[in-house]
Amino acid sequence: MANNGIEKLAVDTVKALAMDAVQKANSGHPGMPMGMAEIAVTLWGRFLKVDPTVPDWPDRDRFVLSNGHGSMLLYSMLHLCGFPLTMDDLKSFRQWGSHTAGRPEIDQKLGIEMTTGPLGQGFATGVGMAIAETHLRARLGEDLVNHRTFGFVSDGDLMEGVSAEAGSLAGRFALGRLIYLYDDNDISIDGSTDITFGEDVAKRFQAQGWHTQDIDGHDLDAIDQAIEAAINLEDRPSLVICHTHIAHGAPNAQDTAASHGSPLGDEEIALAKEAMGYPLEPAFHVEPEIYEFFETATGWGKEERTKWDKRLESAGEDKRELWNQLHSPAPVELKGPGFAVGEKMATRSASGKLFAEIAEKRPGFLGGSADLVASTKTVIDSSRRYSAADPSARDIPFGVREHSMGCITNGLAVHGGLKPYAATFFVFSDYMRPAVRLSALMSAPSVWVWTHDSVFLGEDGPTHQPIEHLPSLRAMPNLWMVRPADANETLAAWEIALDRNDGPVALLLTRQDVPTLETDPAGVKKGGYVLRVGGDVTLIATGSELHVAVDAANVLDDEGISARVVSLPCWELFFEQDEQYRSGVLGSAPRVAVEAASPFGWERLVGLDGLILGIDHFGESAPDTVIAEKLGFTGPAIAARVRDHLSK
Ligand SMILES: Cc1ncc(C[n+]2csc(CCOP(=O)(O)OP(=O)(O)O)c2C)c(N)n1
Ligand SMILES: [Mg+2]
Repeated sequence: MANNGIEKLAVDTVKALAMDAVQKANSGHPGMPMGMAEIAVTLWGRFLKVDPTVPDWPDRDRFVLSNGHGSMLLYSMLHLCGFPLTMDDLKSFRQWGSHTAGRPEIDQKLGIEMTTGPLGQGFATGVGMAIAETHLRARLGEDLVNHRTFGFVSDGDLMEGVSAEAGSLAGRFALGRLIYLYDDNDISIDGSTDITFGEDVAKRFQAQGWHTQDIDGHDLDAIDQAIEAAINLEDRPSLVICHTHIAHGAPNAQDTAASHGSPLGDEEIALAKEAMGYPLEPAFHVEPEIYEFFETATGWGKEERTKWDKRLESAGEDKRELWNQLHSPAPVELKGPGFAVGEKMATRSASGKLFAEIAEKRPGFLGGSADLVASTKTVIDSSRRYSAADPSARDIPFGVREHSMGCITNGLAVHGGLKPYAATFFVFSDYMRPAVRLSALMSAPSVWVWTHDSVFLGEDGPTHQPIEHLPSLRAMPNLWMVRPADANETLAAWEIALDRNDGPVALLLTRQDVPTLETDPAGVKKGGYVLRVGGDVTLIATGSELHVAVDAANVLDDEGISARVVSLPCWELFFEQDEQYRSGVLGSAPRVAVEAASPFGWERLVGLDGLILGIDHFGESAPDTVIAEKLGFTGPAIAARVRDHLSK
């Protein structure tokens, strides 16, 4: 490689910036940026297709930093390459209000694609980005979609189980444009990885269908050749195992676990800079020729972007229209098949009946289930499944892999151009939770479809019956939980999910049939509304408990108690309404909440003196009607408890 001289200086600059920024912040992770500096300089300097002046150009190569603790490496590369991240940003690393948080997660306007704090998430999310690329390339053609997904991963990422799930699927789908560079430094926080991580990583990935290479991660030429080879091989994903030294170049800190997450100290920094012949003062020093080097190095990306702009402009009308529908989708109005009042239908079935229409009206809609499609009723086109041979198919078979399904869905969502969903039983949301949390934190427009949403799934018993899931996920900021009561509320719930572009929406759907009521889709969009008027008591219900609350209200009516029934499918949207609307809906009569889940949190709506009819224990195996009888979720049983409450 002709550029070794200047590249060596670039490597030293990256190491020096990491040492200085972590020292100034007095916290952070210098070890990884120093250990992966050669790899980063080679990737960004020679291979990554990006235009720093348009960081979110849709056809850019994606770069995922799964070992996000090494964020100073990414910040340095972005700054040196000319992304809108200034030297002042580097100097305010980890500080309040800065663009350079300890772990940035996502900021695509700055070039931060997706960087994970929770190890393993980036690995699996990158698989979703790579799937997105194959899918969109198959539909839009190589002239508009033609990029790769690169990622840095660490020992911790590969120890996390989710990387095994996602690696398996990446191999199965033969994602040939997915290239991960593994920082194999034999160190994690507790010391040598010998203690905990002894498997043959190359064999593990080969067994999953990956191409692997083993290289010296500090040898610029070896890195260059390995990335080149990985790029040229398009029939399998690639793992480049880079043997590295953590805190490379720091004479005493190198190869120590301590260098993972502590500042090196002024003395050690001076020794390291001295050893590499780098100016000791001032801190944050960058030679002007380094900026020039990276400007030249990323110049081809700029040219590619300009050419791409022209290709989009001159693309045929059909293709342009599809591009626009994918990237700037209009709100979707669903007609549905016409769900008649009185008709009984599980809300998962009502949802299933909308899929063809959703897919037609929202071309970016795609997704799948974790081996439960027949139960979740989430099928777009039963004749085709996404695979290496058919990447434009929109039904993605995730296999029994809830956690990576969540991450991959986030990857599809943050890639751009797509509106992904992932489906399974609500109780298994536990297995997806880290990904759901990141969807909320990253404002990713993922749709979580969770069916079998209560004890009324019946005979499968307590392991399958969600209890605490509703309140615990309601506690998650920025996640909308929508639990429709019938087929028409389900239609409105889907419209909500499809129209939200700045965050995730979860749909909680029943296994069991529920009657179609006189529900109000417009009210669903406000989170809650009055279904039945009444002045003596307000019954507030969600999902499959709404019709039971109506039954209870009818019983109470016969006894001279006038009960209002409020449908409250989405707390988050309801709390967004103004006070006048909310108090108008809830009224001033005593309030009763009816929901077949942990009662936790309903005090917010019914007050401390209100009555909460929930379930504060695990479920039972029995037919749903028996469970309803035994747990008191029938009209007469609820009416009796309300009467009791009012008479106190
Ligand atoms: C899910 C999760 N668990 C634990 C942590 C805390 N943590 C951060 S880095 C790390 C391991 C460090 O080892 P490695 O991944 O090899 O990174 P290196 O020290 O080599 O940079 C751990 C346990 C985390 N970020 N995410
Ligand atoms: Mg390590």
